[in-house]
Amino acid sequence: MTAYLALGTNLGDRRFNLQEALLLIAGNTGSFSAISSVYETEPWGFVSENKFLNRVAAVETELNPMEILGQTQAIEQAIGRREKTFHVYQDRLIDIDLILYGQCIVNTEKLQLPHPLFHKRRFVLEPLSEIAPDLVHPFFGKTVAQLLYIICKGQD
Ligand code: PH2
Ligand code: MG
Ligand code: MG
Repeated sequence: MTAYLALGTNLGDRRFNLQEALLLIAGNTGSFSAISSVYETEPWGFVSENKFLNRVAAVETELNPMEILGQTQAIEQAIGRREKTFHVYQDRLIDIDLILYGQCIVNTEKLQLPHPLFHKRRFVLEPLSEIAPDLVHPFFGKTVAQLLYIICKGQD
C-alpha cells in the first residue's frame, strides 16, 4: 500500500531533523516511492517566530495504518519530541502525520484517515501536489491539485 506522510519541523536544526526522520521512516516502515522538495512555510494556526520546513513522502509499506502510526510516534520521540498539546499548536522538533493510506478511511480516537485537516493546509498540499497531483481525496473526490487551487484562491 502507498502511505503519504507529512513532515514538519520548526525548532533546532530543521534540515537535520527532516533527514533523520526520513532515515528512520525508511528503516522502519517501508521504501520511498517519492519525496517532495523542502518547503519553508509560515506557522499555520498559531503564532511563532520560528518558520517551518515541510516535506511530504510516499512510502510503499506492508504495515497497516495503526502500525505506521506506532512507528512514526516512536520516531518523533527518538528525534526528541517530548510532549504534545491537544487543541493548541506549538513549536516542535519534528511532527510526522499520516495523511493518506490508499483510499482507506479510519475514524478512531487515535487515528483519522484521511487526515481531517490536510485539505485545508497549504503546507501539506503544496509538497503533496509536487509528488502526487492526481491523488484523489477519499471524501471530496477532488485531486490534490484541485484542492490546492481551491485553498490558494481562498487566500487572495
Ligand atoms: N503543523 C501544525 C500546525 N501548523 N504550520 C506549518 N507551516 N507547518 C506545519 O507542519 C504545521 C503548522 C500542526 O501539526
Ligand atoms: Mg501535524
Ligand atoms: Mg502530528
